[in-house]
Amino acid sequence: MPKPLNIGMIGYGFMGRAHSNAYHKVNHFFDLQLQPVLKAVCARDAAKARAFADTWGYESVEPDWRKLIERKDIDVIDICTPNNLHREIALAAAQAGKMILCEKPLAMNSKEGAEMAAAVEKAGVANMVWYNYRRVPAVTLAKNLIDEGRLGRIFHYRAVFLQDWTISTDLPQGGLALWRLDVAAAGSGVTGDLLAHCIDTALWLNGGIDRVTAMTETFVQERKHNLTGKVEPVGIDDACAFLARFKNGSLATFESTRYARGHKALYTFEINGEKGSIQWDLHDLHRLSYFDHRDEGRLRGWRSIHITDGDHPYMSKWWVPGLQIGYEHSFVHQVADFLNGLANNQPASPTFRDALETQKVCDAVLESGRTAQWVEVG
Ligand code: SOE
Repeated sequence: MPKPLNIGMIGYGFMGRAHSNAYHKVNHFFDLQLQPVLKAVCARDAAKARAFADTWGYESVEPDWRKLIERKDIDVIDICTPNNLHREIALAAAQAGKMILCEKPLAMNSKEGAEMAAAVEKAGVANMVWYNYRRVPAVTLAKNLIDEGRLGRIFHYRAVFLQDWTISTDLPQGGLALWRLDVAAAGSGVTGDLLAHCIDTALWLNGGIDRVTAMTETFVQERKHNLTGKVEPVGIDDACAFLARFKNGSLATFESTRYARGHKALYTFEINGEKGSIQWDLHDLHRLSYFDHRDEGRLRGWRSIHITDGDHPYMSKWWVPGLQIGYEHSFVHQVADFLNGLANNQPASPTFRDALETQKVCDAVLESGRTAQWVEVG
């Protein structure tokens, strides 16, 4: 019988649902020594928190996150709040000796992130950041192929994350679903929200980034603020494109925007090496495109690998070969890896320390956007 691991979740938005779903499913599919128990959900709006608790099966509701952290029956604090609360909650949770799972990006900036990483290390508590795309089986397979040296020397990395949901000038900023547009709550716009995913995957697949040069734009400069009722300046980057040089000598381009009409969540990356290339597309997340230059000339070409076989990462835990899985499973995999990590005393990545590297790149990108100069990372 797996031992219970009591979860206290703070926040109940989109990510609260994605994580709760993962906690529910994980032991049905993975053979684990620990089992998440949904002990408490915490949010200021008691009625909404109660409704969330009823839907997802949380045993209790706790309106004050400090009280939740103090509770003896909570083992793990799962931070699903807007970014400006991550630091304070994580520092308090670490001090109370709780394990911490934190939504991405780790923090508002790398100064905060460094404090958080130091705090969990000092407290010796397990920690992880929810950069879920690493656990899409096709992306994990890309990592395995690269680590096996199949691409050889890497020349290029390019990633985009495109959306179109903020084009309307009538869309307000701030408050519940729209805190991502409020710089005081989010810290930045597409850089911290979307490019952070691209950067996390890139650092994982291709190693560290030395320097960047970026351009950012805020297309809609003023929006009504939901919390003040007034029209206020918009402080986030609506779009950002940057060039990067990796430590391994490869060159990169990254682009993200919420103004790419027609695109809802198009995350793609491509990596080109001496011996081969890999492409991945979130809209076709169960496929990995792979080109191997060592193939016989007449037959050489891009393969589209359907990532549904028992040989593929995580897939032996799901259905029979040929039947695919989706977005929500990446969160299930992340919980499974975290629980296995606890059982085997091997921290699951990305830890706060790993995620701090992404935060440093985001800081450098934003600084370069402001100064129009190349900026060294960290
Ligand atoms: C923004 O729309 C968002 O929900 C991000 O916050 C998520 O991290 C990303 O995975 C999808 O888009």
